[in-house]
Amino acid sequence: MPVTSALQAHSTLDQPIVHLMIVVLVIMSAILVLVTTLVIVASIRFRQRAGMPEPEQNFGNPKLEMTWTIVPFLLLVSIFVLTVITMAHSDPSKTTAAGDDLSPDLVVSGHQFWWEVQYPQAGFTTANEIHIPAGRRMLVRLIGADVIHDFWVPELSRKMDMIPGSPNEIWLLADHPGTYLGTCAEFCGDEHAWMRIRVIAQTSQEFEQWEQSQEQTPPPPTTPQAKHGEQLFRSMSCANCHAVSGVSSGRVGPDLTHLASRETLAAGRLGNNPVNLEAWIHDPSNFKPGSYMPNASLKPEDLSAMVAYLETLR
Ligand code: HEC
Ligand SMILES: [Cu+2]
Repeated sequence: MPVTSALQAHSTLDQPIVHLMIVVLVIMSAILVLVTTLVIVASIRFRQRAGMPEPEQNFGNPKLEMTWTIVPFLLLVSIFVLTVITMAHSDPSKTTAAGDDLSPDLVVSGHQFWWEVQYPQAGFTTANEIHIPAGRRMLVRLIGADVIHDFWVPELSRKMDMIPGSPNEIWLLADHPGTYLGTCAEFCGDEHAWMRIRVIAQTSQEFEQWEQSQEQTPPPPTTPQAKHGEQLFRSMSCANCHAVSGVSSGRVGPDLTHLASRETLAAGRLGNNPVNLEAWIHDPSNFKPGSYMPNASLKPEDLSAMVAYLETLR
């Protein structure tokens, strides 16, 4: 399981954000230590003792008041300037020199509680896992499909809200191949905490291979069990909500065309293997109680057939 640290940048776009965060953290820690020390010292040294007279009362101290106005003001101005510089480095202009808008490499839509991932140039859709070529800057269009979500992969780029009706765009870049974890960073409902995303950065050769495999329609199932599973998938409600290239075109839930090639199920909730897949289909609410996938109530042999079919979707 890869670990994530918001203090570790794996992208030249993220490096300035991490630097800024460290600077701000140091300033805030210094203020915390200063204020706490003053409070503790004052409450011990100037505490009331038996027989002490009423202390001298002072009203107003222009010097002190100027200091505690000007010092925070200067600190805030410096942080503001550093932030503006950081924004320019971490989020360069999304237009070409000629001023044209670039077309996005990726369109990511936030749904309650999963991510739809489209590759408009190659023309396919997947879910919850974004593959990118390492070292190449990808322009990502972010869409809120129902409520406001927020796309955040801390090691690779800035975070950005996904607002229904008002798409945003960010750059996504990983300097080196690897798996980078992210999450929805805007509370969006019951299963917000299980709305994880992973970015899988690959060498450009691996990425192209992956892209080619995703463009293909998976071959029809061959075993009787998997064939039975496909029939169930078509005849049950599954097909209304899920797309499988050549079989169905539902868009309510994740595209399942290459489900078996993914690492996780249900936006990072479960590792992707036949046992977990069966458990998920049997009772999604056991794993994500607020999820919009209903319980299928399949007989055990039908459930096994469904899993056998879904496992052919590579
Ligand atoms: C009402 C719409 C709906 C129906 C019907 C439905 N699903 Fe789903 N399904 C969803 C949604 C929404 C999700 C995403 C759940 C989440 O992660 O929060 C999902 C997730 C899944 C996943 C995990 C996909 C992934 O990429 O991780 C699988 C597998 C799946 N459904 C299979 C099925 C099967 C098989 C059936 C039929 C027995 C079915 N679904 C019926 C809406 C539906
Ligand atoms: Cu969310």
